[in-house]
Amino acid sequence: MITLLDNGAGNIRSVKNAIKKLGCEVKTVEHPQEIVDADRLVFPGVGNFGQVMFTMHQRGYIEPLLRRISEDRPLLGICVAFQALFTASEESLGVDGLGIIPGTIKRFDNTVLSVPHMGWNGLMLQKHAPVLNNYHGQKVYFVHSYYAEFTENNRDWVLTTTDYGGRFISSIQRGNLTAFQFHPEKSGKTGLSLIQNFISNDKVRQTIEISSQPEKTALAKRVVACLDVRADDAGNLVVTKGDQYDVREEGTVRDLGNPVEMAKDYYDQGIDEITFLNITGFRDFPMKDQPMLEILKKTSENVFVPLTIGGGIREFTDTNGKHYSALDVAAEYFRSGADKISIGSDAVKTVEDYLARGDRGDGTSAIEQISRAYGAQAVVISVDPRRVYLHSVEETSHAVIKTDRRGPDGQEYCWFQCTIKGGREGRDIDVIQLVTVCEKLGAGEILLNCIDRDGSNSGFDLELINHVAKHVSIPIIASSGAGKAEHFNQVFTQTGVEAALAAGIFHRHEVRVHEVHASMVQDGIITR
Ligand code: 1PR
Repeated sequence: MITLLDNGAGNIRSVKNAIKKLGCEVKTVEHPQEIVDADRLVFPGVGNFGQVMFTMHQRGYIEPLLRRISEDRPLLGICVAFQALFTASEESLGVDGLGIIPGTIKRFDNTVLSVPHMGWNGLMLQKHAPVLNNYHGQKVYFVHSYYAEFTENNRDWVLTTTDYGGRFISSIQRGNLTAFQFHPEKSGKTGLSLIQNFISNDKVRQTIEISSQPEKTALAKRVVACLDVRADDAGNLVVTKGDQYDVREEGTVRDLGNPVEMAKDYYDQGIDEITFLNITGFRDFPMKDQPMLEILKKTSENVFVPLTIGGGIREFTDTNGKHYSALDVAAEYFRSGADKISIGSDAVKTVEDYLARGDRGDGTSAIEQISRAYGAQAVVISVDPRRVYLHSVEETSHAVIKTDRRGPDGQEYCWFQCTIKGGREGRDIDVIQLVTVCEKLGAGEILLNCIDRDGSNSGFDLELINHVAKHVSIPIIASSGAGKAEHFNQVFTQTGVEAALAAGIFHRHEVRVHEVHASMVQDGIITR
């Protein structure tokens, strides 16, 4: 029996599922005394530092947790729970941490790095511990904007370090206290085996030759599979795939398979991340869209890599007049196993309102609310741009590029118009206005689709991607147009994106995930 300390925010379903997958029962702490008494306690801190500490104080959890640590009873902290062990954090100035480990948690410098640090990175062992048995240098999944600095004062605590910009502490261990900055429950089979080590509490340690480690760890470029989901004409949710967003063939919705089974297959193939897009979410009432929640719940039982869900994340009022905030909708998805939510149409509306107000947010948008509650890393903006060709720059006030792919009438210039409702409606907003404002409002990542390339197999729109990459410091997932493994090499070597996504080639079994990874390795691109 493993006991879980739930601070009430975000996706802890994945941690529960990972523990269950390893054959253990899970119960959640309901009374502070259970924190002291539990045989094994897992604390997956979710949210921001201040909130985690606040909830812990409010529920009377601090004193029992400190007691458990002083009695050296088995405890595994994950992510913010790892950070909470330190003295304080720049994320929440004035809030004390648990003060077990000396040091202040700092923010990554987004003037030189893409922040959050999101994706698969390595671990450099600084000492040996049984929790690392069977660990042989595989990468694990990180997502965080703040890090613990490796100093002389905390050296004794440090189990592993990781490099991103500088070197930071990626895990600590002393006695029965272990804590990871990364997410073992999102780190595939490697992560599960680390959790297994904690659970089995083996005292024998397998020694790995520390001196044979590489000098630095590096963040891998991520390969993402996207499953566009919608109801077919019989009302069943299926994975579909369009050409320039048209998913019908001879009038019928293309049915490429079952979302849960396909996600599991991609996980088994070694995919780095999975995105589900409910492509008709703009029509449906999302809270009633139970099948989509079911898909997520079932997928998270067997898939231990990050899951993003998009489509219909917005506030709405149902037919009974009951109002749901975007935060209510997102919370339902996080509880069902999502790590990130993706916002499409509503982000465009938010930016239109922001610009109409004279470049000001009012704190009420879905982006702002969800980012405040769950952190920037949980908010992805899905952009659906389309090229608008021009003969000269003067024809528009929008951000224009000179293009090597001329328009139908030989036009040399274009701007990228944002659309809503799955490309059905173009708006007077360009892609640069959209991404820059969304970043300011608290978005943590851009999913950059391209309607012109979608389903075309002709490669990613590198001009669009480079245009956008110049204007944001948050990670970008390039999307639309992948037709062969080499297109991933192209997008990773010719743009600065952190991730690239494909749908059609994976769904039609034209390219397997390992072929993409192998092709990347050949060009020296770092993979998971
Ligand atoms: O607007 O917040 O409700 O979200 C709806 C979401 O659904 C948006 O993220 C939007 O991108 C997506 N969407 C809406 N309609 C479609 C459609 O295809 N008719 N799909 C759609 C978007 C684009 C990619 C696709 C890549 C890769 N799909 O996700 O998977 O283009 O495809 P490829 O590798 O086969 O070229 P909201």
